[in-house]
Amino acid sequence: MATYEHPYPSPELSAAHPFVVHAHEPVDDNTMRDRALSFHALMDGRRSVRMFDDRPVPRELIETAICTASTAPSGAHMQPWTFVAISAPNVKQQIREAAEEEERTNYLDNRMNEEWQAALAPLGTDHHKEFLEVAPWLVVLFEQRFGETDDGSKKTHYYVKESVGIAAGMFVTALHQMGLATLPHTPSPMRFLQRVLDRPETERPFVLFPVGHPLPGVQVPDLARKPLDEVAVFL
Ligand code: IYR
Repeated sequence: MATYEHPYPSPELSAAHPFVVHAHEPVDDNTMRDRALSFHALMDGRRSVRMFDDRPVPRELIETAICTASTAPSGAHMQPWTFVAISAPNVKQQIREAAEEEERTNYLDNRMNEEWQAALAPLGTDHHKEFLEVAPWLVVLFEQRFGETDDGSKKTHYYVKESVGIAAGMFVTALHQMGLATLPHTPSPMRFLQRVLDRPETERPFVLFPVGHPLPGVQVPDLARKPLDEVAVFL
């Protein structure tokens, strides 16, 4: 076992702030390998889909996925995120209409430049966003650029993008693990989400997740993932 010259927490720190022993179950190497391989196989089967079924998804599953996402590490443990979960058809309709309006400008009026549109060509995305009404849930993840203290004054949040990005990844992972599909959708500029969902000025939409069961037989682009040696360097 390693020994530390400067143990954490220091006696001064643990006198000033509460600490508990971390409940960590040690895992042997073989079990870790089995778990690692089976989790990788599970996650390697995840795909973003662009057609969802209209089969309902219980609210409890969305709540649990949000709770899982909310276990993400965050700067100074501020948890600077708000998940807005929408099943109301009239709100989904408003979001679809506003998103398609932005996407028409992106795709048809070339707000996305030629290079960008060429990069998207193999995915075949366009300004039609029917899934925003068909999917049983839309979950909009907002980043909280600032928080609020008990007396109502502004509280600084740290590493907001990093924190919210990690929470987003964990949300996607949680959904896939329970058998649901999603798509990180960014109908930029997404300011309209703040207005439609009546969120405070201190929040910014980060990504919009339609959530549901994939439409049976849905097709996805035949993509390969980069091999390890293209995404990792070991020193
Ligand atoms: N927001 C648009 C464009 C888009 C951009 C990227 I980068 C994608 O990987 C996919 C789509 C849209 O959602 O259609």
